Amino acid sequence: MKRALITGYTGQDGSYLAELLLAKGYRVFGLVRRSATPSDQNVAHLAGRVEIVLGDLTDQTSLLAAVEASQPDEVYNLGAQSFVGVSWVAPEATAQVTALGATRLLEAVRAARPGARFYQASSSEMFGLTPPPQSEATPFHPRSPYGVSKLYAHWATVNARESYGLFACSGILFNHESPRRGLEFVTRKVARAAARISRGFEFTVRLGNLEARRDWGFAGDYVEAMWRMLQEDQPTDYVIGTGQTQTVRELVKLAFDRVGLDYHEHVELDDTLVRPAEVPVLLADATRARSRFGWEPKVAFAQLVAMMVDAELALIDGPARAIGAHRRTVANERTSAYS
Ligand code: NAP
Ligand code: F7E
Repeated sequence: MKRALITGYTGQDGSYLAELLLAKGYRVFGLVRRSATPSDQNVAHLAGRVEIVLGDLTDQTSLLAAVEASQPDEVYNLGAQSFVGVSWVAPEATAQVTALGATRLLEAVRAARPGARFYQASSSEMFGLTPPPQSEATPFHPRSPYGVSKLYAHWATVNARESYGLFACSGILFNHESPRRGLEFVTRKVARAAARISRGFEFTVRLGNLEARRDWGFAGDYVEAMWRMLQEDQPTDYVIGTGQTQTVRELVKLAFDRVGLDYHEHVELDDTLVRPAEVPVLLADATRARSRFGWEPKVAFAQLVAMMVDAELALIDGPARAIGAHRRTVANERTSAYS
């Protein structure tokens, strides 16, 4: 039975990856940090099937202990401060977790389990201002403290491979979404707002730059690519994305169309949500992943938006309605000036 250690287990991708690995017969260990209130919404259904290891990406001792305790064959480093908007508010904390966290985990693997295969969750944000399409050969030009931190972690991963011969892969993933996405990301924010407005709980949603373009796919498809990279004979880096790009405006229109509303009547532009530096266009060229291990996205953009809006409607119309739980939250949760 193979063993896998996942950092960022409680996040969107961690939950889908854990499901995938359990289905493949792995023994799965999820690194979880202490928090005052539970952050197990995405993984509550996996309780008892995934073994929890306490640790924090800002703490070397805990990472070494986690690798020693889990003795993994594969390590997936998905943990991060992953919200771009907050990275301007807390750049140093972002770097501690998202950049240096990778170095700490690589060093723990090198010391305690050097034969383990290592996956680093790199990001299309590293391309930033570089024009599309973006492949593994495209130069980087990050536009946020988050992008800069991810670029550090990317090169730390490449360097561990080249310096120490670790089987370390960097997956440069473009935006991928799902009903488990954090509330502040634009797809979830818009899907949730469309659903709530259609049910009369809100009337408007405030948004920033509607003209930014992203290559959006479904997270469930992308965790399959993470696993496939670590099954190859040789480690390298892979771009993963759909090869399609849409504007935020197109996302908004699809979401509001889904609930039979005209978005023009419900969207307000808010300058405080426009980022200090924007990434204008992301568009993946995933030829390498397609040709090496046949990876293809299965869920198209329109299907993804429908899935997310329908999930929000189900949250409103489902059992939560009986206890009024949805009334205690608002559509426009803002974790910072930039969310
Ligand atoms: P996510 O939902 O924000 O999950 C982030 C995870 O990191 C959570 O489990 C979080 O734990 C954990 N974490 C944060 N700080 C930590 C710390 N100090 N120590 C240990 N764990 C910590 O992110 P995601 O969307 O699943 O993305 C997974 C990874 O892929 C991230 O590294 C992200 O930057 C990267 N990525 C994502 C995308 C995308 O479109 N989703 C694209 C490219 C790359 P808590 O629950 O305790 O907060
Ligand atoms: O923004 C624009 C915003 O926050 C997408 C992370 O998973 O993918 C994600 O980063 C776009 C940007 O994701 C709002 O300006 C407009 O152009 O959903 P997002 P992101 O910044 O692309 C990459 C690949 C990662 O690696 C990250 O971890 O939407 N936008 N109005 C808005 N964005 C938000 N959040 N909120 C708005 O109101």
